[in-house]
Amino acid sequence: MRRIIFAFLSVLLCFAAACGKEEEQLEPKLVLGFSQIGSESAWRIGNTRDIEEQALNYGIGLMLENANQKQENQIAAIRRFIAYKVDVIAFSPVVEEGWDNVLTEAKNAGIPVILVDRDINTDKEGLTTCSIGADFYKEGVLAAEYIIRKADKLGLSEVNIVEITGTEDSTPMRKRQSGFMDTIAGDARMHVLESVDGDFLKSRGTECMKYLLEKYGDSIDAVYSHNDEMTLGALKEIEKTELVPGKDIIIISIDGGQEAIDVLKEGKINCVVECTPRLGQALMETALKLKNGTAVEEVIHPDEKVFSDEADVSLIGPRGY
Ligand code: GYE
Repeated sequence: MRRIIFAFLSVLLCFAAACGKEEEQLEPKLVLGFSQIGSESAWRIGNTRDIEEQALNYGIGLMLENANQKQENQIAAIRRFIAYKVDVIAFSPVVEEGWDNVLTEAKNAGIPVILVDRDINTDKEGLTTCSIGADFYKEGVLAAEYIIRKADKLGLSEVNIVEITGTEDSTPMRKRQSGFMDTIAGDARMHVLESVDGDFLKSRGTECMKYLLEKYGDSIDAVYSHNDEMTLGALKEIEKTELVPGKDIIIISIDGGQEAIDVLKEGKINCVVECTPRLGQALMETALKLKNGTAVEEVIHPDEKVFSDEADVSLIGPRGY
């Protein structure tokens, strides 16, 4: 609740400062309820900060709730937004299934819903208006294309890969996996030894890597990890062995936060597929359009790059998350 009041107050102060007249424009343009998943990664923290900053920029009142990784907290938050009669609801669904009831309630209340970052899976029509987030399938393809090029370059005849996946049943987990698997399927050198669930958490990345090293040892040629946090956790475990990360084991990560890029520059990670958390501007613009009854784009995917040891990584600038 404190965050809600703070967000409103900041909007008011912004207007007052911009107009120089305190009596004018004391109302936000609209009230947006946003249910964030949690604070599990630098990506997520950067995403929350960006949404808060852009709400201020656009003069939008933001009711922000952090669900601490729990779907039931997100459902409760969406119900509070409905009771509060916000103009627009946005949320990043922690998993894809299980949203039909609460989204039907939002629909019946006439409140448009924007999906941010992740998607839902439903048979029902018209529960959400649009989605703003990365093309996770493409990220998986880009990660796989890198490992194929790397195998060519090193002249490898076999590549044993272990995969550390994000939160089970979440969109980035499903699509980063399918994009990767579909792409390596045509290359007989590629073998996935095992995929393990790291839940996008650093601590789980460490646990998964410990288990994988105990089971497969130095037969592991490559680690494909669905986010930077798990990669950084896995690195800690690899560094306890004689294997040199980035040399004896090829390491591919996704997100592109500062800490991972620093480690890429040290040569301990080989490739980082970018996933930008800066979705705030597109979110605010879409929310304003919905409030004004203007048509919105159904799917917005931001542009993404690949950072890898194929280029001069010293040129990568500060990441901001
Ligand atoms: O890659 C990960 C975060 O949904 C794109 O969630 C997001 C993912 C991101 O926890 O770091």
